[in-house]
Amino acid sequence: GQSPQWWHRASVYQIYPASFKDSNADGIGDIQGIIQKVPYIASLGVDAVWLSPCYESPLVDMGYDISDYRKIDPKYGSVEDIETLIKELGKHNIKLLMDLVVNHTSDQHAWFKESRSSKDNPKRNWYVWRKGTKETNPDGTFELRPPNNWESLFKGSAWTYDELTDEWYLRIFASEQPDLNWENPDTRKAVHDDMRFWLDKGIGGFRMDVINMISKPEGLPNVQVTKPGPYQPAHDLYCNGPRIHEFINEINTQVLAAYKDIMTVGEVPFTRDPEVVRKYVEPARKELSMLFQFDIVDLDTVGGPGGKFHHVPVTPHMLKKTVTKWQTALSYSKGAWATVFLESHDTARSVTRFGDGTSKNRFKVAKMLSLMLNSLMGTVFIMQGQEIGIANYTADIDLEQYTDIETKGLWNEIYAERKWKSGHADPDMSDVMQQVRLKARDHGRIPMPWRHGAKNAGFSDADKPWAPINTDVAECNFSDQDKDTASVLNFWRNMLQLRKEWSDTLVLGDFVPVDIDEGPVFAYKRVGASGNGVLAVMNLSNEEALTWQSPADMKCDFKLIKSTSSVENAEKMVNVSGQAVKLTLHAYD
Ligand code: TEU
Ligand code: CA
Repeated sequence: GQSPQWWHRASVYQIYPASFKDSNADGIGDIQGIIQKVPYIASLGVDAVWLSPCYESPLVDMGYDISDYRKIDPKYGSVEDIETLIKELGKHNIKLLMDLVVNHTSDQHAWFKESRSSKDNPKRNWYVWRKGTKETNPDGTFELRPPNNWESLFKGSAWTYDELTDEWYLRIFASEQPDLNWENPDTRKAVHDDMRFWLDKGIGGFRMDVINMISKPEGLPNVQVTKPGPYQPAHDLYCNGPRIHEFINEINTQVLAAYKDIMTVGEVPFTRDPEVVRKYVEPARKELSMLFQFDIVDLDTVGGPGGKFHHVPVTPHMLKKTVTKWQTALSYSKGAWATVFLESHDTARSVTRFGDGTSKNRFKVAKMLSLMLNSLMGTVFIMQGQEIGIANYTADIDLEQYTDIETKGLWNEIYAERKWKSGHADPDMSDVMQQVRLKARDHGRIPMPWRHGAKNAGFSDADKPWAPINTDVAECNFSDQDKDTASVLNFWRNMLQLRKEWSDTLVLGDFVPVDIDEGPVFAYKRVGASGNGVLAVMNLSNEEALTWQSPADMKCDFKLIKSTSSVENAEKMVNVSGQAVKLTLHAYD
């Protein structure tokens, strides 16, 4: 195998630039704001920052629609600001990972403007253009039909008609996010060059947006019909396509290999088979360092992201089973690395989704989940605010204040369907509103509550920040938690430090299930190469206190992690074989 790289033992902090810290009072977070907060970031003990896109963008999808890969949007700052950020983070040995969004560009990208301009433009073939069909109705009117029945992940057809040339372009996401044609070597080369632009500035690597979607199946065939309506979920066709490994290997060997110590994390929606995942991350194949895979994050969702407003309650057993599935399929000793995460800018907040949502339990849930993440195999990713146990927007935030394109798309689809089915002009949507409160991406993008009592919680001096500040700042903010040794924030800091200290077991060790049954207690060992181990035990129930019987055949002495607030309190060597272990609510104590 491969000897451990820096990124195996690393933990990564995700920053969503619009919502982190606004330095110039225009209501939008920016790079200078991040620079101001570098000492705070360093105080967490993380090794890298993943910065969500802040490139030039019309912001149809909050920056995941990029119009120039080499420019920073003036709303966020400048390329020089990024250079400063790299330098300032570097003083604390923290690397910067940029977001690489190259399945699609913005429709305002110069490449697409050219491509769209005429059928014989040299860049025509940089995107996916096809002829549609025309169907004439009995009354003589006609309808234009897209080239195939694929549905967009933001709803509606995955194709947009362009009158100018009477053809359609593929766009798996919004109409303003045309898919690049990776079959074309010139397109690939242009992307490679844009990657080098940032690598030359000394970044530590890339997070690669929907990277498993860049190879489309030959002939773009219709997908089998699985639901009512003209457009059908087609992710099984465009995810992990025929040339995917070739394209990624090319990025690795033609671009990344020329730079030292680069880390890559590929985002792979709709990928649930560990064997498919392995192929991307086996070092010998020279593809990616690790992947974001969504089995755990989508546990409460029917049929993957598209069904996210159809909620399934998560039982402790579901969580135990799915964590165990991935922790045993991949491991350092098996030569396939992984990520550990519960939140991103695409998810709601874990304390609300996995907890019972009450203020009473919120911080206990946050610590329990931190204990779980930090005792699992993989590189840990923390979404900004997760380290203080930030929760979803409260119920006083109403629908108009939810601005995410996915939230709106899903809402409108369900609304239209209900209107059509019931014949009511204004169908009841209260159950969907509950889903929005529970699952909308907006919750991952809440402006950071730096200080209680300050204007906009210290996020911005503007009169109206781009997104609402949550109403629970008194209960949850950075400055109060910083001072409180028993806070979630200090628990995270301690866990990240412990993870470093015990990295041979906590990071690189094998995952050995101990209690993965139907009961409320989750227990597993992490066993290092030396045979030493750590036992992690968590109470996933709502019971205030319960007792868990440790198996009698647990021969060796195991380190025991508790969700107490200091590393000193973690017991370094305790023999728990056959002992009764007392667990308090959501936390081992
Ligand atoms: O997300 C990929 C993706 O599939 C999401 O749209 C997912 O379906 C949804 O967020 C689940 O709720 C990436 C980015 O992380 C996301 O922010 C972008 O909107 C998307 O790609 C398009 O670039
Ligand atoms: Ca700003």
